Amino acid sequence: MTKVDKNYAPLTVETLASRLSSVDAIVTRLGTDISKWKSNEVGDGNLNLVFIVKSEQGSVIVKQALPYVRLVGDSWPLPLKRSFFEYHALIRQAERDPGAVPTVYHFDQAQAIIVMEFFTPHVILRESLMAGKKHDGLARVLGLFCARTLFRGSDLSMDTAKRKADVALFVDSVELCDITETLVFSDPYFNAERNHHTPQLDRIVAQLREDIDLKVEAHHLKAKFCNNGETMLHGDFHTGSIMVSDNETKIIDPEFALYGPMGFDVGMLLGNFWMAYFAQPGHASVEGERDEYQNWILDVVEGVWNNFSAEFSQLWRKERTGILYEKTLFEDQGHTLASEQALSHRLNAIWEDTLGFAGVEIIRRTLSLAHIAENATIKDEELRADCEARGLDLGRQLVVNRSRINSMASVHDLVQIIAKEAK
Ligand code: SR1
Ligand code: MG
Repeated sequence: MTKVDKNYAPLTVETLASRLSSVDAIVTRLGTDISKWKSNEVGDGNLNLVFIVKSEQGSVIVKQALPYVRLVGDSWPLPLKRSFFEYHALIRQAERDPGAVPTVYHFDQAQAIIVMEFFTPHVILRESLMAGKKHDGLARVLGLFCARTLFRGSDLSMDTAKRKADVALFVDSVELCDITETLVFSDPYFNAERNHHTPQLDRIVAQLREDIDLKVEAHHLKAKFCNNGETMLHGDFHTGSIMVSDNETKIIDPEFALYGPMGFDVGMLLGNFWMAYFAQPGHASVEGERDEYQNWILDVVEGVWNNFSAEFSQLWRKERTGILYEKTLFEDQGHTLASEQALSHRLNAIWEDTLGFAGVEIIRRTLSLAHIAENATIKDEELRADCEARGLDLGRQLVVNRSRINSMASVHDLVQIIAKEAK
């Protein structure tokens, strides 16, 4: 049973101002007259309460964990300590990629409350992907964020004692890890209780569950997720964890942070873009209306990977201060070429993992518990199933063939072939 601090109580729009009126970090931003604070609960995620609190003077976000999974209800308890991990992840991400995540103003561990910067007029990227809206600079920010947080949270960069202490801190996030381990890597591959899918996919789902190669490869990826604590991951890096304005991109919601393999964050992100690509016909008012937008999505994906690998390479050359591939062992011995060779091996390994994790993410968002809004909001079930089936086709091929796909151009050829196939 989850232990909850005896003083813990969920906030409401009615109680928020009086309960937070003595928090200096909020009063400084909203003013002392709490009658002027206006709270709105806007949480549309699967787990938490999220309030926008505004006054004439300013605004903040107040995020509070609930002792259960909001999407399911109190039949699925979930510890409040996820808020602690989110707080620690936000602080580390802010150090590793300044400006990319909201600034934390205040953290209350007993109440599982984080008060942080409110981004306006930003919206959740997933909303834009449904509306067909483009955003400048998106690929660059996402690629740099991945490179900087993944590199700077790893043994390539960190002081080893600090990193080991960090691994020990995040290892306690057992329950959220369990959600990923179960929902992403296991549930989709059998008839698990929380699964659901569009009924028209019955035949394809049955085939996928009989696909031994797929199950084995998906499980190899699970083993990698569980065993390879390479770096601090965001852990839930989908397009619902990204906020965008016309020209600004911000990353939010790292409560699933954990130490895991570098390719997991990048893969989850790309998998969500590819699903958004296949969902476009479900959001077009006339056939072909979203063709150009689909091309933009593929350009973003390519840009994310290119920015990621360029920045990662730069960091490798300039910031390799950790215990792995030490400069004393490579450059200082005149072996700069060997260091470049090692970099290329590491990037190839991340690439292969990225494809695999993208594939399992696509499969789980179609067969397991939490689906993506781009598909879930397509009312016509035949059309939705068609979009989802194309995603599943790609997802399967990425998982099973990931070691044989060696460029983004090959992935995008595949995506375009799948998009045109008669189903
Ligand atoms: C029970 S939580 C389901 C999903 O929502 C979160 O955003 C994570 O993606 C998790 O897997
Ligand atoms: Mg979230």
